[in-house]
Formats: sequence, C-alpha cells, structure tokens
Amino acid sequence: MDIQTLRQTHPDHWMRATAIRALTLDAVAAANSGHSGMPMGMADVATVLFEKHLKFDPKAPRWADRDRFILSAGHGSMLIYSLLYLTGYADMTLEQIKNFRQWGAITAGHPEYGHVAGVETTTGPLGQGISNAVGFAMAEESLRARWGAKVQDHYTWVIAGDGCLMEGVSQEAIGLAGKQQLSRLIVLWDNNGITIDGKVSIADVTDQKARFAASGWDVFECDGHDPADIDRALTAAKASPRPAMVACKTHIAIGHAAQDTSKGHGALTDKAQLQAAKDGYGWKGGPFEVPADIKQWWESLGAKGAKARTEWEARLAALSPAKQAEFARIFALEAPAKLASIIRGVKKQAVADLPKLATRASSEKVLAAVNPVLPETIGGSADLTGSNNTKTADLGVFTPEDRKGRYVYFGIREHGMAAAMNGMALHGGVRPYGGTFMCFTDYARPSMRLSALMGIPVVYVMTHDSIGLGEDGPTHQPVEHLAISRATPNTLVIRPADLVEVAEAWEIALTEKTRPTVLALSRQNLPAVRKTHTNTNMVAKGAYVLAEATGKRQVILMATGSEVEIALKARDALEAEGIGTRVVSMPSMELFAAQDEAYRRKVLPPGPVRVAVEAGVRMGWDRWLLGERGREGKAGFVGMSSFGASAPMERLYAEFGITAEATVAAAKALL
Ligand SMILES: Cc1ncc(C[n+]2csc(CCOP(=O)(O)OP(=O)(O)O)c2C)c(N)n1
Ligand SMILES: [Mg+2]
Repeated sequence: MDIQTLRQTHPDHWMRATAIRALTLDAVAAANSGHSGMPMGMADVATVLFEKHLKFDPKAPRWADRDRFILSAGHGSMLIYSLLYLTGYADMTLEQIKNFRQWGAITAGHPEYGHVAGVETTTGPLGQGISNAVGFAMAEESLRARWGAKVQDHYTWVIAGDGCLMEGVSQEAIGLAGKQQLSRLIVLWDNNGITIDGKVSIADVTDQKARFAASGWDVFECDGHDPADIDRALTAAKASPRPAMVACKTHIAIGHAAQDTSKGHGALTDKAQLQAAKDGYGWKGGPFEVPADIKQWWESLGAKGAKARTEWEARLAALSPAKQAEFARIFALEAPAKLASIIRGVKKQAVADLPKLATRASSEKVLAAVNPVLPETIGGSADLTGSNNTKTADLGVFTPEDRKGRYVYFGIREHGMAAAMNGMALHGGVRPYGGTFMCFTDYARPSMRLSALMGIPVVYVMTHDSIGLGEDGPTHQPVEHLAISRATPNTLVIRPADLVEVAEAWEIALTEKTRPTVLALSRQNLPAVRKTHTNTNMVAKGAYVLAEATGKRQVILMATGSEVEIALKARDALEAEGIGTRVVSMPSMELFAAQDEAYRRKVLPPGPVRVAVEAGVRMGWDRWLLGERGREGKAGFVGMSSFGASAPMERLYAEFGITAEATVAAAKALL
C-alpha cells in the first residue's frame, strides 16, 4: 500500500504511528546523528503492538508480569524512546527526546539497560536482543511453572532487523528457542531488505522464513504498514504453540526521499527532505510537536495498562505472606539467609576431609549443597555438563515437558547461552549460571561484555582453566583468557585454589547483584590448601596470606588456583634453604584491589622480592608485582608467554617452566 492509500484507509492509525516517525526525524535532525529509517519503517508495527497486544503500564515499568518488549535492532532507539514518551513513562520527557544522544541524557545512542525505565536490555550489538529474548522467555516459562499463571503469565516481544538475523548468535538463539518450544516468544522481523551497505541481497540470500521454520518456529507474514494485517499476524503469532516469527514487510524510511535505500538507514537530516516527508504524511506539528489529540490517545493507551497491573497485584497479595516474601526476595536478588550457613558447612567439612579435588569438582559439591536452598538458580552448560560439573541431582531438566526443571542443556552454543543467561537475569526471579571451557570464553564474550556493561549477576563457570587440561592441546588451553576477563570493567574474576576457596567464591557469586562473575576452575585435581576453618570469607578479600614466612621474610610468592600448590612447594624449598617465604593466595584481583590500602600493604608489604605464579599470560600482574610497593628489579613472573601444546599435563608444566623449581630459581635470582 502506498502512503495515500494508508492515510485514507486507516487515518487515525496513520497519524498515531506518524507521531513516532515525526519525533524520530526531529530528534535525529537535532542530534545530527542517529538512525531514522528503522523507527519510521516499523512505526506501524509498533503502534499496533502497543495498542492491541502489549501488556504494559508506564506507571509501573518494573512490574514482574509485564510483557517484555525488546528492541533488538537497537540502532532504531528512537522507536522505543518515542513509544515511551508517547505512552507516558515518567522519565522519558520531551526534553530527553530533544537531547537525544547528548551527554547526561537517558536517550543514549542505543538503548541502555538501567538508564531508561521500559528498556529491558541493552541493545545495539546486533543479534544480542533477540538472543536475550530467548532467556526472558525461558525465565517466564520457568516461573510460570513454579508460581502459576496467576503470578507469571506474559509474552516476550522482539523487534529484530536484517542485521540481527544475519549475526551468528541469532542462529544459536533460534535453535534453542525452537527446541524449547517457547510459545510466548514472538519475533517481529523488520523485513525491509536494506542494511548499511545496500540491499540485503548483496551479502545474503538466506530464506529467513524457512530458516526459522527449520528450527521449529511458526512463521507468519504481514504488510508491516497495514494495521489490520499486522494485527491479524500478531494475533496468530500469540496463538501459536511454538515460538513465532512474523516477517513484517516494511519500507525503511517510508515517505522520505531515502525510502527503500541504504541512505534511509542512517541520519536523515536534510531540512527540505524532512519537511517534504512530514508534508507527505499529512503531519501538521512543528519540530517535536505532537498534536494534543494524538498525544492524548497514546497516553490513554498507556493508562489502560493499570488495570491488568492492579489485578495482578491483587492476585499476588492473595498469596500467603511467606510466598509473597519469597517472590519479592528472588526478584530483589537477595540470597536466602540459609546460604551463609550452608557455605560454612561445606568449608568445615572441607577442612575435616582435606579432599584432593579439581576445583570444577569442588564447584559441583558446592552447587549440590546450595541449589536445594536457592530455588532461583538455573544451571546449564554448552554441551559440557560432565566436564563443567554444573548439574546437580535435585535440579531436573528444563524441557517443554518439564518447565520446573532447572538445568538447561544449552547445546553447543556458548554465545547463545551467555546471551540467554543475560535475558534470564534481566527478566528477574531467576539467577542463571552456565558453563563451558575457559578457552571458549571467546565464543561467549560479546554477551559476557554486556553482562558487565548492564551490571547483572550472571555466573560463568569456566572450567579447564589452563594448560593443566593437558592432552586436548593448545586449541583448548586458555592462556590469555584470565587477562581478557580481568580487563573487562565490572567483571569479577575468581580463580579459587581448593574446595574452601570454591565455596567462598560461590558465596560471593550468589550474593552479587550488580556484576557478572567468571569462575575459573581447574580440570586437574588439586590438594587442599586451606587447612583451618575460618568463618570469614577469605576469597572476599581478593588476596590473603595463606602461608607465612618463618624466618625473616625475603620472598612473597603470589599465585591463583592450581598454581597455589606450586607456590606452596616452592615455599617449602626456599624455607629449607633458610629463605623466609610468604605465600599469598590471590583468587581475585578485583576484590583485592577493592580492599583498603592498609590491608593491601599488610598482604604485600615493601621489601621482599615478589614472584607471581599463574599458568596464563603476565598481563594484569604488574600492578601486584611492580606497583603496590613492588619494584621492577625485585619482581618475577612464572607463567605462560606462548600458546600451550598437546601432552600430558605434568609434561606441559615442566616444559613451560611452571614448576616449584622454576619459582625457587626466579625468587633466588632476584634476592
Ligand atoms: C555486532 C554489530 N555489528 C555491526 C553493527 C553496526 N550496524 C548497526 S546497524 C547495521 C545494519 C543493520 O541492518 P538492519 O538490521 O537491516 O537495519 P536497518 O538498516 O534495516 O535499519 C550495522 C552493520 C552493530 N551495531 N552491531
Ligand atoms: Mg534492514
């Protein structure tokens, strides 16, 4: 349908949707940057979605049973900002729209979680939103099964573009959602045939509808500008027993000189063209002006949501006080009071037994104790369950047949797993953890970065954390991955040395509220190094004195995880030669850096030579070796400076020189 026909056949709808187009044109023109074409093209679909289908209440943006609306094509941020402004979200004022993309404004270039009420997840890196959405839908299914439809019963809606569907992670997400039959997940594809470089066809000939169908989705189509046709397709998608994709045929930058071209993707700022587009729409408002009747209509639409929300509140209030408190607890990410005593129990038992265990096996022990008292945990692995030790007996398996199951077989989809876990954490009510090999942090990294950026407490269980995995060889041996994880802002990296440290690490991870945790765990067995019980969580200090020098303190050895054992052996040898040696276990650089100066000075006093031992690259260690009262001439590092190799572990440690002997030699050379 051309614009004139659309204006004539659906005049009211046309003007309501055009409010989005006009605000987008004005905001992008004012910022002199941004993306006009996508919000203009999808304005009709979004209007029908908000008018006829979306369950939302601008007065209660965090209401637990709202539908989730995710703009995966985050470059089209003016679409969501316009919708939030029009429907009356308090923080999305016209001032904010006028300050699109400016310092201090909540209207950032791409939608950012935590800045704007109504933005459910940070999008912009294409493919993430649609993949987060799978996690949202899984969390909803899980909570609905366990709490009942009276408390949890909503849809997850996604607007995704050609770019989102071309990104590899979307394949992982689509496959996972199809297998899990996530019938409350609906993807609205902005099928405009255009990306930045030109027509989609210059780079891709995929039959997207067939692709979704092949993974177990139901596929629908509509004319993305005809409100009646859109409503028909959305209604059908909701009724589908499978996840649904609606291919919405649209014109990018509809009504503008740049319509249907890649020029329409970006910032349309030419004044004459902008006015010509508005004239063609029949739009009378000046810049940032929405005629009162249209604004009123949008606000009344927003106000309608209060009914569903207050009804839900009444249903929640009808639950027993204990259940209400539990519901509030899981959504507030409060750990149950019992967690501390369970962790203490594991630690006490550990110092009684002094087990020789891989830290991945210690992790399973801790999870086995913790999962039964934390019903909010959802565990999983990217097809390495037996290796990551992430599954405990009580969890059950999350499937279409058993939504109460709390263990997810994510398949070989590290990126999709991480993105889905972000979605689960953002949905709320669940606390996801998932495993793969530390080396495949790389495969999950774009989503791990977003966990950190959004400040959400996803737990990454990364096992096989060094050359200590042995014969699988250098493709599987992480070398730079600890450094990469530590380099990421707002990410907590913990590499525990034994069962006690693992228990403490999990206690920290499960009480975090505002950042992800990467647990680096060994494949190989390790001796117990913490042999006396402390109620204090020593890992929470980041680093601490594990073994003190007996005579005059001449050497400080610092180590993490599997190399703490090596540092302790080196200490024995040095002490035997009369060289007083302290061993500092440093499971978390971030947590140690957060301690006050006085504590850090106690652990790392000036004077002694310092040698750090870690089977990874040196990057990240220099603060502790050279800074913090250390000196270049008195600091050494025993670790990796190349990729690993395929051989038994003992041989690898010897060949790469990560041994007690090498540590002793490094220390003595500095004395
Ligand atoms: C991972 C990632 N790669 C590249 C980009 C840069 N980028 C932003 S939008 C876009 C084109 C997207 O095309 P499409 O989804 O069809 O959006 P449309 O042009 O239709 O608005 C690209 C390459 C990005 N945001 N994320
Ligand atoms: Mg496109």
